[in-house]
Parts: sequence; structure tokens; C-alpha cells
Amino acid sequence: MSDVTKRSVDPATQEVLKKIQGESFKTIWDRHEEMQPQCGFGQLGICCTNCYLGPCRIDPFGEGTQCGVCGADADTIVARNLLRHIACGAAAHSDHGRGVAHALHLVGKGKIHDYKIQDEDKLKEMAKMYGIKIEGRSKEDIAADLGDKFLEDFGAQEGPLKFIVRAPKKRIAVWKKAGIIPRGVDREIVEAMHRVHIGVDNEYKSIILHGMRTSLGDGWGGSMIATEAQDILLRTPEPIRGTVNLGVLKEDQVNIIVHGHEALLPEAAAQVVKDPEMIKLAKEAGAAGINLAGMCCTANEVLMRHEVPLAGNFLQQELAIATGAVEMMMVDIQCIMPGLIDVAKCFHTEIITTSEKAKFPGVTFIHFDEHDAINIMKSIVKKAIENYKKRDKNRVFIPKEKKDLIAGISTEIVSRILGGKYLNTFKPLNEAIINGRIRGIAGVVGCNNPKITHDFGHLTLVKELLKNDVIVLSTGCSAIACGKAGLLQPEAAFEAAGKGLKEICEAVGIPPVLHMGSCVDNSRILIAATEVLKEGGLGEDISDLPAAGAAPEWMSEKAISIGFYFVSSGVFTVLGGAMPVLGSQNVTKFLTEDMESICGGKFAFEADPLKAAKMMIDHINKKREALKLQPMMYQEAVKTGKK
Ligand code: SF4
Ligand code: MSK
Repeated sequence: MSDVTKRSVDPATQEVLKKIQGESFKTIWDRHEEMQPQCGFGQLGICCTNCYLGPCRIDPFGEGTQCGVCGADADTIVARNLLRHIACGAAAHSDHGRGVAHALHLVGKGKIHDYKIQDEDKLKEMAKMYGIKIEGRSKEDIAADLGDKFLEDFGAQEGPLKFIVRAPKKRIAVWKKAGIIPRGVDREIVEAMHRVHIGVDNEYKSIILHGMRTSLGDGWGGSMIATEAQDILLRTPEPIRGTVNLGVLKEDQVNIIVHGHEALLPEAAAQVVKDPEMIKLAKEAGAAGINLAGMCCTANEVLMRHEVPLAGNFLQQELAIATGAVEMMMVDIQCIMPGLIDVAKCFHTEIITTSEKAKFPGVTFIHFDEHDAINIMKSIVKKAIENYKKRDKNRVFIPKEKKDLIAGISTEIVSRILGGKYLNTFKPLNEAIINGRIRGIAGVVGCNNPKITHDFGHLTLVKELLKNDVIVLSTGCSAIACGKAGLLQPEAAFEAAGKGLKEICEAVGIPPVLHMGSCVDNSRILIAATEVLKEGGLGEDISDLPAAGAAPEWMSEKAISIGFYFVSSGVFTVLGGAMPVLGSQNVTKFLTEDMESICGGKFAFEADPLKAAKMMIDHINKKREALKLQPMMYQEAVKTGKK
């Protein structure tokens, strides 16, 4: 068994990993070790399986084969593979958005009764943007039309996508010049898949430009629609207290974990577990109650709206079951490892899949149909309660580790916190950046990956940024990592933040890392950047801002799409490991250098989180200089790698 400290820096994870030594099941870390050495061709992106003339692979040392059977060279193969990844990531986010848009339409039409319009202000704001008549109409009628309009953006042929108008004018002009304004969410994804078919787009720059357009259809389309429609239906998050880590599981209660990404499933679960009838059943089964906890992005969604505790992030999903205390893990879509099945077989945990799109062999499927959400959820929760009797109490091991946190900092809330209830404004943030109390803004997002010690990349990077007065906006599994380390508490500013950032956090009462939600909520970061620009004094385009992005432990294709829409929106973005592109020098150079002249943003690949932080700080300093902002108030001497 490997040293658990090399697998994770998280104390709860380490404890469970120690406890399960010698068990018959494997975890993601075991499988990752067994997979070594990983396929070098795949890592470099120079393996092509796009047609049955192949599979083909390019000799990375330049000695053997330099093109596939069809004649495609390394540049074409790498770029095509990359575009496939972007298309898949954008499809995953966007299909999530489509589901919520459809639900919004059905709620408006009165065909779904278990969800209601909860944020009327946002409903009207979005409706205005789409030119929908508001005056004299019921919120349901408006919602039905808005849901329809959202859905039209998926199938649109000519575009531009409606939410593009939310971007700064200069940004739109940049996209126009590059020819990458997305026309329809689905259209760009379908076209991506067309372009990568054998013998279609063979020019790497053209392929990547379409990747940029496809990703923008995700960030400013599918994901943004998911965020806004969820806010309208389930309410826009407001600051909320919560708890995080495996220690949120309860020894004397029926533990149900909800895992995946969509917000509608956990919303129903959060209601049903409070139902007195369900609690009575749990007590009759010998439990003290029902404890609902979340995993991965579903966890972020239901935490922000219902204070449901977070059990953990991506690498902890198997470990939650391995505590022996989980009666049920109900899952919907994305980031749900098939490896869960083998772990669950060794315990009493029942896994329930709920989405037609995501089934697992031998696992019970209960279709979560929003038309009858509460009744279906009751049947699922009842199964969990019945399962409590099968728990082997001698095998239960719940680590004590858990931390308090504050989550739910939507863009609207940032401005309200900063400006006060009656003066929504980003002014105090802009002023703090201009006068050198805050150096800049970083978006730190994304997954976990066993290639990197669990949470180490996120925490090392984020702490370095905070020390250097960079305020951090976080989503997804990165936000959960920050929560587990206590960085989502206002008090964290005392220990972790530089003097200037600490002063601002103290004055406003915010944590130095702001939890902005799930993966689709990266769209909130785009809107926050746009609002900061509107406030004035920090340039006219997102690429002018003293800001940078990072995904230190990324692993999913969604993370590639997110990276692309951040860079295409003008953000310098550092990935903790290289995308599978290093097999083409031209593609690598395009991503890490040339993109800047096209869209003002570019990628960097840096596995060392301290070096990654320095790159981001350097970039932020460069932007501060370009904007002629005042010198940093307290620590101009921070070393950024430059002498
Ligand atoms: Fe080989 Fe070309 Fe077919 Fe790819 S598309 S598998 S490089 S022949
Ligand atoms: S869940 S995409 S591991 S952030 Fe959104 Fe976490 Fe990455 Fe999945």
C-alpha cells in the first residue's frame, strides 16, 4: 500500500485510506498505480482512432512514422483530438443546461408542480434580455416563454447566442474579428464532430479556432443557461453556512449521498428527507434520523440552497462508501466513477442511478422524472431507510474531520455584500484593486486527479495567491478542497491572506476564497468579471483585468472546455498538467503563445502549484502595470520569479 500522505493531503481521506488497507476492493489510486506506465502516445495526443484505416500513431521522436494512413500529421491529429475533448465537455455542460431550461418551460406551463419560480427578479431580468413581454403577465407565463427561448439557443443556426450580449463590447469585437462568436450551442458541438471526421478539417489553427467557438457556446451558452435557469427555479444562492468533509456522515442516522451535477435531483432530496413521514420511518428502522450529504458538484448546488453538508470532492466518492455508513448513493450525471460499484458490493450501500443518460451495469435505475419528483424521491429515500437495517455497525468508520464554511456567493451577492443592501456595486472591490490593497482576482476551479496528491495542487496554489493579496473565486471540486482546508471561512483571512486582502475581508466580512458554486457556475465568474469592468477603472475588456485562472488538478473534458472558454474570454489560465497536445509543437505553441494575439488570453501548463501561482501573479502584475494602477500598498516586494 502506498504512503497515504502521497495520495492526499486531506486528513479525512488519509484516515479512510489507512483504514481500508487490506480490503479486497480497489480505489482510484490503486487503479491509477496499476495503469502505469500510461500510454505515451495518448498523453501526447498523437494517437488517432478516428477511422478504421487506423488506429494510427505518430513517432514522437521524429524518426518513425510522421503521419497517419490518411496523411494526417501530428498537428492535425493533436488538434482534432483536442476539439473532440472540447466538444464532449461543452456537450456535458450544455445538456445539463438544456434539462433545466426544459424544466423551466414545463413549470411555466403548469406541467411540473414540484418546482416553482423562486427568483422572480432574475426571471424578469433574463426575460428582458430575450425581449419577452413582462408587463401584465404571470411569472409562469414569462417562465414558459423564457424556457422556450433558452431552448432555442441550443438549436439556433445563425446566432449569435443571446448571452453573448452580456460580454463587454470590446470582447464581442475580439470574437467577431476572430470569427468565433457561437451561433447555437448544439450547432457548434455538431460542427466540431463533423470537422474531426477523417478528411474534413486538417488545418490545426482552423480546428482550434472552432474549439474556441464551441467552448464559448458552453461558457456563455449552455453553462450560463444552466446557472440562470437553476437560479430562477431553485433561487439564486445567498451566503449560507455549511460543513464539509467525510466527518459530516452520521453514525446513528440513515446516510444518503447525492452525487453528480444536476440541481433538480438534490433539490427534491433536500425536501423529502425533512418530511416527517420519512423521519418517522427512519426512526422505526432504528436510526435517529436521515442525514443527506452531497458529493462533487451536486453537493455544491444543494449546499448553496439548502445548507446540505458536503461529504467530499471527486476523489472521495469511493471513500464515502468505504466508511461503511452510507445507506445509499443516488447519482445523476457526470464524474460518477464506475469503480463505485465494486466498493459498494463490499458494503451494504445501494447505488441508485436516476438519469436515462447515465446507467451502470447491475445497478438499480429509478428514472427521476421531474413531473413526479417528490413521489419518486420518496420511493428512493424509503429504499435507503430500509437499507439501514443491513448496515454492519462493526465496519463503520467515519473520520471526525469536518470544517465549517460559507458558500453561495453568487455574482449578485458579491455586489450586494460589497455595496450594501441598497447599493449593489463592485466599487469597493475595484477601489481595493486600484489602490493596491488587492492585487487582483483569480478563478481557481476544477477537479481532482490521482496524478497529483489530492487537494495539494488546489491548496498550495490558492494559499500562495491569498498570501499575495489575490482574492480567489472558486467552484467545483476546487471549492470543496478549499472548504476542507478552512479557506471558506472569514477567519481564514487572518492566517492566509496578505495584509491588504485581509483588511478588505475584515471590513466586508467575507472569506478570502469565495465559493461560487458548481462547474456550470463558472459562468458566474465570467459575469463577475464583466461587472467589475462595468464598475470602471480596470480597463474595458476581460483581458485588461488583473486576473488569471487555474485548474490545478483538472481531469475532465469539461475542464478542457472551461479552460478554453476562459482563455477565449481573455483570461490567462494555468492548467496543473498539460492537455494531451505536447505531441505537436505547433499546437502547443498556439495554445501557450499565439492565442494571446487572437483573444488576449492563453494557456500555461505547470504541474508545480507554487510556480503556477507565480505565473499568475506575474500576469496580474503585468496587467496592473498596463492599467497604471497604484503600487501594492503593503508588499510590492513579493517575489514573482522575476529578479
Ligand atoms: Fe489514421 Fe487518418 Fe484514420 Fe486517424 S483519420 S485513424 S490518422 S487514417
Ligand atoms: S465535479 S468536472 S471532478 S470539478 Fe463538477 Fe469535480 Fe471536475 Fe467533476
